[in-house]
Amino acid sequence: NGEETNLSDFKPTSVLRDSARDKTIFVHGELKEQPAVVILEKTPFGEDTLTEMFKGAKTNLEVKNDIYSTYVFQPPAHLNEIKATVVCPATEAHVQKYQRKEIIMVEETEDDYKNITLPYITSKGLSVTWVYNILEKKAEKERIIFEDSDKELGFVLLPDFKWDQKQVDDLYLIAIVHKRDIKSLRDLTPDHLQLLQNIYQKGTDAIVQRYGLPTNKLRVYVHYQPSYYHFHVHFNSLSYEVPGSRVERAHLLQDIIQNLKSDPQYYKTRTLLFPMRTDDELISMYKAAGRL
Ligand code: M7G
Repeated sequence: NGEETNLSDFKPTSVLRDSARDKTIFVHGELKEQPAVVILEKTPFGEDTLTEMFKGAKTNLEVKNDIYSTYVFQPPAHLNEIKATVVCPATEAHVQKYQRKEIIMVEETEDDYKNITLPYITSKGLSVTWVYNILEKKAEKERIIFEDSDKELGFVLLPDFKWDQKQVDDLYLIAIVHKRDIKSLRDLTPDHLQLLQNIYQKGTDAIVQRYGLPTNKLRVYVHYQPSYYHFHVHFNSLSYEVPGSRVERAHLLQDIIQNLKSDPQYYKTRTLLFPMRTDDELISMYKAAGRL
């Protein structure tokens, strides 16, 4: 908080993952003698800056053939930015999270949750200090889009790290609840219906007001398993396809509300499926318990 990181000090050691299609690279390395992960990502084009971009660009012809040609196109520097996300000091769990590894589906029964997953969350889950910093206004205070400060029903809505807020095409916000005792989907009961409805109503209202994006153009969902076990809801522009929105991990908030209405025990008793990397510690615990 507050202190600046100069990325020119970063010493890359290995590539954890990269994608030519997504124009991203996840790099492991050192920043001032501390282990760090740096994620680089090309940002989307903004429609409103197109004219300026073409006007200020340098263009070098590569190939010309009949009516076809390709160029190296260099827009002005301020319209040609790369977004960098830094985790420092990064733990082994962070390094693992970003490494591309084999993934399998896990079937988690009610008992599996109690005997295997819950002890794992309690002892090994990633720290949620960043979440408490947001709720306590120790970080990202000026980025908050909307807040309902009620202790039971309240939440903070702000841009997710994945969004640079330059264009609504890839809008990505998260709503973080003030209540600290909901670890994940599994803890939800009909007691939380009002909270969930409040997040949906006020969250979508705030997004229409602020960004002009109507509710029927939003994907509002929860991850299971999440990376951080403090209840939060993802809001994406529907046109933005993010890996985290795939069916195997995303549960639509409106479905959750209906499921709890039709069966109060739904998230306590159902077998839930989720994807997990085979090198994740949770997988070894499932194996040790003879469940995989
Ligand atoms: P998740 O479902 O727990 O896990 O979502 P995931 O990271 O595997 O998707 C947590 C969400 O919070 C993600 O969409 C992250 O991009 C976002 N996020 C993580 N951190 C550490 C921060 C942060 O410090 N600030 C903000 N604004 N967003 C974050």
